[in-house]
Formats: sequence, C-alpha cells, structure tokens
Amino acid sequence: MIERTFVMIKPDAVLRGLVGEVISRLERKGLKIVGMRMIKMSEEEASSLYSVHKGKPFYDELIRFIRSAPVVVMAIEGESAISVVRRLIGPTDSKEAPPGTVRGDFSCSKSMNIIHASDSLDNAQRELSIFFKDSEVLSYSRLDESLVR
Ligand code: 3AN
Repeated sequence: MIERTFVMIKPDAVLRGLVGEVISRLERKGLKIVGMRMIKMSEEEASSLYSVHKGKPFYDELIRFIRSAPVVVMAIEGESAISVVRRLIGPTDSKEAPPGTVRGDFSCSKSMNIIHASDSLDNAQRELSIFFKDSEVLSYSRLDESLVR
C-alpha cells in the first residue's frame, strides 16, 4: 500500500552538513519527496510533535535541541513508506543502529540521532498535519514508479 509519512532531518544533521546525504538515501531507495521545507521549529510545533514524551526526563532537553538550529521537514510517499523509512533510519539509539542505516552510519547518540520518522499511520497523519497544509503536499510521478509497482 502506498503510504505517506513524516520525516525530519534534525539540527545535528543540518549543522554537520548531512542534509544532502540523508535526502539522497531516501531518494535512492525509491521514496518520493512530496513536501519539503527548512524551518526553525516553533515552541508550539515542538511540543505538539513530542507530546507523547511530555513529562519524561529527557523532554526539556529534547525540545531545546530540536529548536536549537534549523530542521528540514518532509512529507515522503512510497510503498509501505512508514516501515521502509523506519528500517532505513535504524533504531532510536544510534549506538545500536546497524551500519548501513542513517543513524548507524552517522551517529552514536540517542538524542542527537540525525533524523525522525513517524512510526505508525496515525502518527504520520498527526505529525504531517503539524507542518504541512494539504496544499503544500504535491502530487507527481517519479520516472521509476511504473517499474517498481
Ligand atoms: P524515534 O525518533 O526513533 O521514533 P522516539 O519517538 O521514541 O524515537 O523519541 C523521539 C526522540 O526523543 C528521539 N528521536 C530522541 O531524539 C529522543 N529520545 C527518545 N528517548 C530518549 C532517551 N531515553 N534519551 C534521550 N533522548 C531520547
């Protein structure tokens, strides 16, 4: 099933010049970027994105970190995109992330872990709606779509 998911390149990756590397991995996998913007996240957007973590010991630091520098927010579409992207980025704790995954190749940290991606259809819809209006998500076909479907 074609799914749409929310992906964010985090401040650590932006400041390390890894934006192109991360986007390139998504594109080469065959995923389609249907929305993309670089933003400095507002307090409201940050607390909405991370509402499930409110009250946890790392929450304040997480909000400070995510607002410390620009992030790149993306709407990504593809076959089983939610699980495909989660496998491509690796587990939350980058120390445990296998080589070949984004976190496994570029981070040793659990908090500064390069990238975020939605973990379920419900969360994808909720997270996308924080950052994208319907009109900001575009519709087009990749040239390879007819080959991979
Ligand atoms: P993921 O981004 O892999 O879905 P979540 O949603 O459990 O992970 O956590 C959201 C973000 O909160 C993580 N990307 C990470 O930056 C931070 N985080 C989660 N758990 C911890 C922790 N135990 N210590 C520090 N930061 C954490």
